[in-house]
Amino acid sequence: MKNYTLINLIVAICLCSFLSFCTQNKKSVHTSDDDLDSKITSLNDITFSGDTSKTEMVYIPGGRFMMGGDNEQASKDEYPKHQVAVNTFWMDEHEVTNAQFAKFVEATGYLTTAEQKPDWEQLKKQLPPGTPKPDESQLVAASLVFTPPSEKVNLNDYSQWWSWVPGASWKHPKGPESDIKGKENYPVVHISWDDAMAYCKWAGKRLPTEAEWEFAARGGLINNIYPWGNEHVNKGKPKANSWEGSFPDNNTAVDGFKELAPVKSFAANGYKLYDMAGNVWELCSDWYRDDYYQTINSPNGIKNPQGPADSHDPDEPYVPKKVARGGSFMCNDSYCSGYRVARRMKTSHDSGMSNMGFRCVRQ
Ligand SMILES: [Ca+2]
Repeated sequence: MKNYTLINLIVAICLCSFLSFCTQNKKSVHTSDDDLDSKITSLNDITFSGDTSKTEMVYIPGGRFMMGGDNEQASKDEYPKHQVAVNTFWMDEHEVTNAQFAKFVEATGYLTTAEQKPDWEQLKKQLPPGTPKPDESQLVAASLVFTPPSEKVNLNDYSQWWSWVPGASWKHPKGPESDIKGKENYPVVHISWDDAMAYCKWAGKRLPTEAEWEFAARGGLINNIYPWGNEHVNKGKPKANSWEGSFPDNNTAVDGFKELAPVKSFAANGYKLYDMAGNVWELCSDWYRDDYYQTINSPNGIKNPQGPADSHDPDEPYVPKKVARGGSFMCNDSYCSGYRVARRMKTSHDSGMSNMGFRCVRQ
């Protein structure tokens, strides 16, 4: 019973908050296969690569749109639907790939959140007061790996399909024995918001705001449910890498992919953006607040919203969270319907997972 409780605590810690940290304290970082002294973990130590090209980016014309839920699947935090204007910007046409992230790591020596030993002093700030410290053996560099069960499980218990795997990281997505050879063109995963910010700084780019992301995902259509329009995700030709069948025990993979897919495996939307639905969740710059749309709704609309000043997730009030959008290979209608353009997801800034990635924008 004791072990069972501990595992649940670790999984709970992992899913919601995790492992951050200490972006300032390089010397406290532990990693198994690299020279610590050459590693960079602080955003302050990242410098711009100097590349100002817009290779593999597409131009997104600015404009006005109605942001928020479009159908009965929308949750409370997608309302009220409200008028937003965004300026023009450029956006990566696909999610950042393993090859692109590898270039960044090679150039900077950056060490991701998942590759660092968690600091309990930081971690406990994101947990309810009095949460006991897990055993030292659990506080190791690790990440959350999707481990599908073989039979139907309670969808409220995410520990049934997530495992805290020591040694899992972007380079070893399933754990130390796995690698990304031959997967250069797949989206990089096990990336925290802090990691994404570091990459963007090196690339001379930034993360999209939540409003920019949704405007871009709509692809010039109006009040559309998906990036391609309104045809249901599971009808007709496969349009996104999602979960078909029973989640999380049986993926029939009608779209051709049980887990991640190479970027650009499906048709682009109206702005020539690929995979704005499915494959991996994409991190945005904004803090997440469940009531944010209520606070900015006005008859005249709002221009270039940057998100709230702070975060609030009623499900986990101690954990400051950032917004993620677009859904992943794990989404289906019974669970998150994350492939809807209006669907909002949240994640702590220091969490990495098997289905979390990003793409960048620049002016
Ligand atoms: Ca799929």
